[in-house]
Amino acid sequence: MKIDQQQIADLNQKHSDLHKRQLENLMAVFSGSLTEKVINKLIDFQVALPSWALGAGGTRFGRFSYGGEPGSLEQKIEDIGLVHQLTKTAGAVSLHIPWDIPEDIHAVKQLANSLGIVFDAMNSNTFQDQEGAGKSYRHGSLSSVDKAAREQAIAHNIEVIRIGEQLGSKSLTVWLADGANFPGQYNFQTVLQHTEDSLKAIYGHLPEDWKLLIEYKPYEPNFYSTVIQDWGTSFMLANACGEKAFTLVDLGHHLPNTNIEQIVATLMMKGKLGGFHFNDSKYGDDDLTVGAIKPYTLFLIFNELVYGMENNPQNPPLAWMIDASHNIKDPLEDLIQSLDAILVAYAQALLVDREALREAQQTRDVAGCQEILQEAYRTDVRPLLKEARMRSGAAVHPLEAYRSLQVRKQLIEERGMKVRATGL
Ligand SMILES: [Mn+2]
Repeated sequence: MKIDQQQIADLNQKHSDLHKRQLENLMAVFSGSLTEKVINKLIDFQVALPSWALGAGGTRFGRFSYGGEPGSLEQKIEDIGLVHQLTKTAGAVSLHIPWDIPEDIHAVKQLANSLGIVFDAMNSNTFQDQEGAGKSYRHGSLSSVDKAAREQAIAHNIEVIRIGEQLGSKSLTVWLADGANFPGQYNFQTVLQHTEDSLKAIYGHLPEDWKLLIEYKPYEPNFYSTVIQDWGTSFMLANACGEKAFTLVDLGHHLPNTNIEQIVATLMMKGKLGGFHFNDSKYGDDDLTVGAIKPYTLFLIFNELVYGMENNPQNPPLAWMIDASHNIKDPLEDLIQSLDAILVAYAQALLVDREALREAQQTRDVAGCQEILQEAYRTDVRPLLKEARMRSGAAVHPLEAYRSLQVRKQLIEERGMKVRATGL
C-alpha cells in the first residue's frame, strides 16, 4: 500500500494552530538559535529499522500473529517505507542474513531507493544452524573448538559482507551467541583466542570503507558464560582487529543497573563506539519499546552521546538501530513509538546547557549539576519534534496518522491474516 502525501498534509493542517502556539511557548524559554539547531538535528537524525522488526515477534513460549505482516523482503522494505513516510526518521534498513537474502539485488536496491531508504549495517547469523549446513553451531561458531565450524562461520560473515557491498551497506555487525551453560564446559582462554582469530580473519575481508561492529551481551542464550560478555571484551577484540573495528552497544545487553551512559562516554573518548541498538528492559534483555520503562536513563545516555558527537572527532558517526521485539503491539505502531522516544531523548540532551554544566562541575556545585540536567529532561520537547516533522513532510502525529489512515487494515486486506515474516 501507499500513503498519499496529501493525506499527511491534510492531517497536519488540523494541528497547525495548536502546534504554532506550543512552539512559541517553547521558543520563549530557549533562544531561537538553539531551538533551530535542535530542529535541524532532529530532521537529520535517521535510525535504521531491522528487517526482522516488521512482523510480530515472540518468546520461546509462543508467538501471536498480528495480521498483514510482510511475507517477503520487498514487503518488509515497503513497511519501513510507510514508517519512514510518516516519521521521516526511519530512512535505513538493517538486513539480517540469511533471513533476508535479496533474490534480485538490483530490484531490492531500487525499491529501497524509491522509498528513501538506504542499507545500514548488515547482520550475520551464526546463532542458528542453517538448512544443509555442513557444521552445527551447537557448540559455538567463531569460538568453536571445531576448526571446521569456525571456518564455516567465518565464510558466512564474508558472504554477508559481499551481499552488503552490492547493496551499498558500509558495515557488518557481529553478535555471537557463543557461550557455555555449565562451568568447565569450555576453556575461557581457548574460546576467546579462537574468537579473536576468527574476527581478525573476517576483518581481513572488510572493504576499505567498511566498519566491523562487535556486539556484546552478558548472558542468554547461554546462562553460565558468554564469550563476548561485556564492552571491555568487545573493545579489546575491536582493538585487536584494527581501526575499522568498533564496539556496538545494545541497551538490553547489560546486567541490571549497569551504568550504560558511562560505557558510552568511555568508548567515545577512545573513538571506539561504532553503533547503538535501542530497546528497553525491566528485568533482562526484554526487548521492550525504548523509553517505555526508563526514559531518564535514555536521556542520560543521549546526554553522553551528544557530548561525544560534539567533542570526540576521533569517534566516527554512529550506526543507530532499533532492536526490539514487537510481541503484543502492532509492530509498526511500536516502531513509531520507539522513534518518537528516541527523538525526545535526543532533543532533551541537545537542550542541556553544556557551558553551565561545565561551570557547575568546575566549581563543584553538585546540586547545580543535577538541576541543569533535570531542567533539560523535564522540558516538553514535543513541539520541536512536531516542527521537525512539519518541515520534513512527516506526519506531525505519526501514530495518529497511522491509525486514521487505517494502514494496518489495508495491509491485512492486501496480505491476509496468516502471513509470517521470515526469521520470526
Ligand atoms: Mn542488538
